[in-house]
Amino acid sequence: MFGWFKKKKPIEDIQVNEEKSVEAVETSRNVEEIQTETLPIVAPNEPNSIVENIQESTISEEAKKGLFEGLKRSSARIGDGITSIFTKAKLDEDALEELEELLILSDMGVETARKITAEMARRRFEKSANPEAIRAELAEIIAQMLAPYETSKDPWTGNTRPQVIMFVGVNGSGKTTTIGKIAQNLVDNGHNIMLAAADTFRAAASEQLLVWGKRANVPVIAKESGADAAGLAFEALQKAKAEDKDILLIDTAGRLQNKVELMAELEKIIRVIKKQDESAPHETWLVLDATVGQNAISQAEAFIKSGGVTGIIMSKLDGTAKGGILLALTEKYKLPIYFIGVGEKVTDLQPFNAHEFAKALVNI
Ligand SMILES: Nc1nc2c(ncn2[C@@H]2O[C@H](COP(=O)(O)OP(=O)(O)O)[C@@H](O)[C@H]2O)c(=O)[nH]1
Ligand SMILES: [Mg+2]
Repeated sequence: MFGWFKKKKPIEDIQVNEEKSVEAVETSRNVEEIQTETLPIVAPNEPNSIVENIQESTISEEAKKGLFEGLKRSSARIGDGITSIFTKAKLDEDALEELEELLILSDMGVETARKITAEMARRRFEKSANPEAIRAELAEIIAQMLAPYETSKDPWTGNTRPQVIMFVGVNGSGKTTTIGKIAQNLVDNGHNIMLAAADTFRAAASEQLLVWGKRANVPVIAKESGADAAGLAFEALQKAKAEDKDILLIDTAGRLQNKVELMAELEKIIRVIKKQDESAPHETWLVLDATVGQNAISQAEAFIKSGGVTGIIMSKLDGTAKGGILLALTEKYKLPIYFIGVGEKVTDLQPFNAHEFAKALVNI
C-alpha cells in the first residue's frame, strides 16, 4: 500500500552534512527574510539516519485502532444493520433486498450497492447467513472493489526536484488541515519541504497554513489576501528549487466568485508552475469531505473535468455514517485514494489501505 516513504539519503551527503549545514541555514534565512518577512524562518530539516526507502505494507496497531474509531459511525450503521437483517438461517431474496437498502443508506450509491449484493448472492445464496459470516464476506467484497484504488506509488520522490503536489477542493473540505498533517508526517520521515499558501482569497486561509508550518517547522510562502495565487505558486516553486527542497505542497482556494473563475485560477497555477518544470505539478490531489455524502460526487465532477486530478483524499470520515461514499467515488471516477482523514490529529490522516478500510467499515 501507499506509505509515507522515508527519505533515503545518500551516504556522501551525510558525510558533508556537518560542514554544510550552518551555511545552508544562513542562506536559507537571508532568502526568507528578504522575500517573505512575516514567515517563520526554519532551518532545513535533515534526517538523523540513513533510512531505506521502505514501503509500509501493513498498518500499525495504533493506526488500525484510529481507523476503527474513525469509522465508528459508518460501521455502526452497516454492522448493526447486518445484525438486524440476518436473523434467518439462510440468505434469501428478502435479506438481499434489505442489504441493498442498507448499503445505499451508507452512501455507496445504487450501482455499487447492487454490485455488492449481486456478489453476495453469488457467494452465499441459500447458504447459511449468520451476521458474522455476512460481515466477513462483505468486508472481502468491499476490499476487492477498493483494492485497485489503493496505490503503492511513492509521490514524494521523482525525476525532478522538488516534487510539487497541489491540493484542490471546495472550501471547508479539509485541504489546509490535510496539508498540515502531511507536512508533519513528511518532516517526521526526514523530508525537507516547503508549503505555499495559494489560497489568497481569504486571509484566514494563509494564517491557518502558517500555523501548521510553524508547528511542523517548515517554511510557508504566503502573501496578503487578494494577491495573485499563480504568482505566489510560481515564486514558491522558484524558492523551493533554490533551497533544494524535496517537496512543495501547494494549498489552493476553494471558492471564488464562481466555479468558472475558480477553475480558471487553478489552471493558471498549473500553467505557471509548468514554466519552471514541465512535469509539475507531479500530483494534484482532490480533497473531499465525506460528511457531505453523495454531494461529494458532484463536487468532484468540476475539479476532475477541469483536468489534472491524480488522486483523492477523503477527509472527515469520522464525522459521518456515510463512509460508503468512498466506494461510490472510486466506482465513478476510478481515481486512486491516497489518504483518508479520520479525525483532526496529525495521526488521523492515514494512507489508504483497502483491506483495513473494508474491515473497519463493516465493523470486524
Ligand atoms: N473531524 C475531522 N475534521 C476534519 C478533518 N479534516 C479536516 N477537518 C476539519 O474541517 C474543517 C475545514 O478544514 P480546512 O482544512 O480549513 O478546509 P479547507 O477550506 O479545504 O482548507 C476544519 O475545522 C478542520 O479541522 C478530519 O479528517 N476529521
Ligand atoms: Mg484552507
